Amino acid sequence: MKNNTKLILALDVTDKESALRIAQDVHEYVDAIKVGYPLVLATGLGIVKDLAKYAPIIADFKVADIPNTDRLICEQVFKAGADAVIVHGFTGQDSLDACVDAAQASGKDIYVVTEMSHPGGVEFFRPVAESIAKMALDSGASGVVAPATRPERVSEIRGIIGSELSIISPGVGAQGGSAADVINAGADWVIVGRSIYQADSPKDAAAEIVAQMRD
Ligand code: NUP
Repeated sequence: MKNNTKLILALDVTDKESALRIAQDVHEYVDAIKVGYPLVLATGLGIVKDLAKYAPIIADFKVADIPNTDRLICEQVFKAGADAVIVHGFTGQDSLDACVDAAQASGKDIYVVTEMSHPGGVEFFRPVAESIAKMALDSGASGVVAPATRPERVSEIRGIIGSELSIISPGVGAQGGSAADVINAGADWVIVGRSIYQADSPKDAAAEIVAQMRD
């Protein structure tokens, strides 16, 4: 990806001006910008194209529906200019296949959530995370989302998917995870939101996280 920094910015602000200002401020330090419901619901899907000037865009819509609806959602998001979509895997192989087919038709990427990073992420995901990772591998997805708050789980998931798929890992900073630790555990990228966009200087905060991963 873009700058080889291993950093993806989670841009969960809710106004367009802040989003564009922060994207411009940090773009040299990130490989991609992740947008999700907070920013897109507040400003509209057009924000994807505006931000794509600064970095590739990962749309975190955690798509989780029947195959036909999943396909329609992914097609719209790719058409809006996103390079990747994050989807859930618990809806099953057919739903995931529909997302992967839509991505492959336009040369884009799908990332599948395995186990979520927050405390409740172990309640239901823990017993199925490995099966979801295996399904992601078999489906032709580009990678998985795994928790920086539990680096040992990232290592276990890396063991299942091998080197073919990427791991993008949220939970650094505000949720307690360490960027260096999760990269050492096998993640390819960290996803960081509040520790950057709420900092006095988002640029300095991003630079500091990138430096930690290079040490
Ligand atoms: O398991 C997940 N945990 C998580 O935090 C899956 C995610 N997609 N995320 C997202 O990563 C979350 O919605 C937010 O956009 C970002 C983490 O932000 P922050 O905790 O660094 O502010």
